[in-house]
Amino acid sequence: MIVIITTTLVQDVKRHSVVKQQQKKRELIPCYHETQPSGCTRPGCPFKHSKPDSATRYKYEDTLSATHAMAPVENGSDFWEPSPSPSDLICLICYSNSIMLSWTEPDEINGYINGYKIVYRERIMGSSRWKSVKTKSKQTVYTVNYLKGDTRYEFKICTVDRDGEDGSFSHPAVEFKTKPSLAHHVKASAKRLGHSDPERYKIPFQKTKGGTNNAAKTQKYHFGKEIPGITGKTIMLLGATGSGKSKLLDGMINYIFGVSWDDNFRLKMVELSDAEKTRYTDQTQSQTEWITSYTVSSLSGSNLDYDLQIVDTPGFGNTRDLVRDIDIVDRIREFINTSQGNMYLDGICFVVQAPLVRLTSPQISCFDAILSIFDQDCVNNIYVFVTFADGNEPLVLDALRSAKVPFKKFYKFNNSALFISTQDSQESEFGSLYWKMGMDSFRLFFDDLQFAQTKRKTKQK
Ligand SMILES: Nc1nc2c(ncn2[C@@H]2O[C@H](COP(=O)(O)OP(=O)(O)OP(=O)(O)O)[C@@H](O)[C@H]2O)c(=O)[nH]1
Ligand SMILES: [Mg+2]
Repeated sequence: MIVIITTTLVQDVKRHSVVKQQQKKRELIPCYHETQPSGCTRPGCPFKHSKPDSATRYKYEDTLSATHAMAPVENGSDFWEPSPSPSDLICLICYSNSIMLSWTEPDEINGYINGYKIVYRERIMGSSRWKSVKTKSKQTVYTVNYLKGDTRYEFKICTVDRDGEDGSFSHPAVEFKTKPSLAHHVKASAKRLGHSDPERYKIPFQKTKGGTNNAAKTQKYHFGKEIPGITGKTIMLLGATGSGKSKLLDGMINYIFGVSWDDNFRLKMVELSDAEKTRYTDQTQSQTEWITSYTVSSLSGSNLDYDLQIVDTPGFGNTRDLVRDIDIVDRIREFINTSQGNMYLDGICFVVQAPLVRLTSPQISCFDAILSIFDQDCVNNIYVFVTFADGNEPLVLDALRSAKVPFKKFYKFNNSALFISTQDSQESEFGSLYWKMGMDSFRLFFDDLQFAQTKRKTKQK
């Protein structure tokens, strides 16, 4: 009986608050913060301002105060009270580039909680800029991604209601430190390339003994311990010349070793041979001439829980040089079917540029020829990596469908972001978005690859 009464009371309080929210006309309610010395610092604040273009409304993130929220304001017609702050903000798991947080929901909820807003900044001398993320549910666990390794961060949290209004922020901020990223260790053993911003480091891959076949132009490299036989997963990147296969591998290795956008360095994986470099000037020819397999063993701190073999292949299709294309397909087939390569492929990854409205006929024939190497049901192992992508649905998906190229899933990348300066504000605005898109895609892809029911059987042709 007591339980029933208590529940009813809570429901009444909540219902009352919701009614209050629905009645709230924010444009009529004076902004509380405009009356404060700091002024209103919220861009697009929906509450009433006496000075709409007030110079006091500078950047919210730079000046975020512990108590920023709509404090009680009364104007005779309505009032708004922020929800109290969540409590017990703790770190559940700390990675090198992300931190999993958990917290307790506020006891009294004013209105309906749609989610939470977490703000965080680097704990450095002077003040760094606050960044914010919003959760999309009422769950009280969230992982903040894209953090730097070996870095102290401070965090605060507040509720976000149905109108998008922030509640009170937790106070004081709590501090957690990310683990040193594997990328920092790898960088320490890598060779710096030139003097660029960001700095570039070539990962010290070692040639695998007996892994080179000069006649077939195939070679094998490994990083970490040499892995005998088949363990982990194997993926092969295939696509037209210039589709972005080699650049994608550079992006992939930055993801695997946990480089973050804010790091002042990037890792490079693909190093062209001298002969390949001289082809740079002729864009109609594939720059990559060799079929190269890179094996990365699963290292502590890596974003991969399994060993990975990645195969970069020469591009086909743009030169209309059919003999050359047939030769490439033959070499790939041989690579797969001989001990030089690996009979089993977990991921057949077609790399295509996003804006392509139709595939060229050499492209279609090469995709067909590659598919003919595998069993019919290999569709579950075919992934599409869309490069040169933006926020829109890539046009090339229709091109693939009309060319009847089967695939299980696609992932978007724009690798123009990979080596650009994070200091140039104009470049870095797009750059950070593209970086995030690419890293999210890698995370999804490697999760899918790990848990997919892989058939792993190829035809012996
Ligand atoms: N803007 C933009 N440029 C890209 C992207 N991916 C690759 N590029 C550029 O496109 C060119 C070709 O990229 P590669 O990675 O060498 O292409 P590939 O598929 O390996 O080409 P081949 O080795 O010739 O078969 C390079 O100049 C890259 O910098 C992308 O997503 N966006
Ligand atoms: Mg290449």
